[in-house]
Amino acid sequence: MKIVALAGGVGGAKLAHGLSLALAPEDLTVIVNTGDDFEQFGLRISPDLDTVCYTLAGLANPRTGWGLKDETWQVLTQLKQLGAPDWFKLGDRDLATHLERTRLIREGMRLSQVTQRFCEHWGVKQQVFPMTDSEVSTELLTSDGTWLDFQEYFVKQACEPQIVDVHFKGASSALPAHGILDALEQADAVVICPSNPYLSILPILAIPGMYANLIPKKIIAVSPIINGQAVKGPLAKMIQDLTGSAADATFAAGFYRERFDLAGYLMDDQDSSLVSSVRAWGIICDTCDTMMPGEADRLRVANKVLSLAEACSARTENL
Ligand code: GDP
Ligand code: FO1
Repeated sequence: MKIVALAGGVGGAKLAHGLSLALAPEDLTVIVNTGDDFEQFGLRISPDLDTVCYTLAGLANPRTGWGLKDETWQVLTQLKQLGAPDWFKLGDRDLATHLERTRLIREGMRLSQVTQRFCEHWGVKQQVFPMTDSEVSTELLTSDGTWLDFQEYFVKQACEPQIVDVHFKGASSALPAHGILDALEQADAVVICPSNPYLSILPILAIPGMYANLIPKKIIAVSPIINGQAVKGPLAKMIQDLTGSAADATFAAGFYRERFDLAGYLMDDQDSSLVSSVRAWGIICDTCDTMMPGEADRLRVANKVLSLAEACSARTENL
């Protein structure tokens, strides 16, 4: 079964890793959010792309989910001594990725080409694409009327401001990175990882052409909310702020079915009482333990997602 997965950073990378363990490398393509990308010290930082690639390569820091394992921080310490901003933690080994990406892009390479080259060096055999090679920046409007750049909100202000709107600057004139539309065309199913729908999946969907090519596919999503809480990050608070309702595990199903025909949905066992509400929307819904700290957990969730995808295909054949 050929799968295209849509992913943000830490949550998306965990399921992408599980799928990479369950599928042949040529059967998995991951499309990654780049709305979080920014420049720091003149370097091009693509946090979600690096998180997905490091995770697939087995190089990710297991404690944070982002950055590299066995990292050291000498450059950052020295920068701090010089009075430079140190709120965004760039490790010594991680800096090599940003230095080389910046050099290659300045030489004229596209971000997707750089990503492919890095994947070859890291031994990542799956196809990993940035959602676009154009510059797209997520910006958030706070309740006091200020627009914040993504990392200013997410890292510098620790997701504390109340958010009233989200905008993807540059998205309307961007194009999907070369190769994405072919991968979607060939896909048997599209998996939406348990990423933040507002901050990681909407920017991908905002790239012109992405929707039209997704819509004919069987789309299966995994809930990023377990028992009313996000596993990590601001999602539960954002749902409350943006919808006025408390977060629950049906949220992502409702969010996606407003935008396309969601065929399958996986929630956590802790939310099994909500399965009937999702099924009432005509969506095939199942549960399992969706916490994915380790490899075995990631494979378990990936296998459950693939079974859901098969059930969704079988349902169409029986119609
Ligand atoms: P970010 O870009 O680093 O914030 O990562 P994503 O957008 O890809 O994922 C963030 C979402 O992943 C959060 O809303 C978390 O609740 C969710 N998440 C993280 N780890 C897990 C997990 O192990 N299982 C599930 N179901 N969701 C997770
Ligand atoms: N997230 C943090 O919360 N604090 C950091 O200092 C931080 C540094 C960082 C460096 C490189 C990288 O690739 C990712 C990094 N992240 C950090 C994660 C990242 O900024 C966010 O989790 C995502 O952008 C949200 O998707």
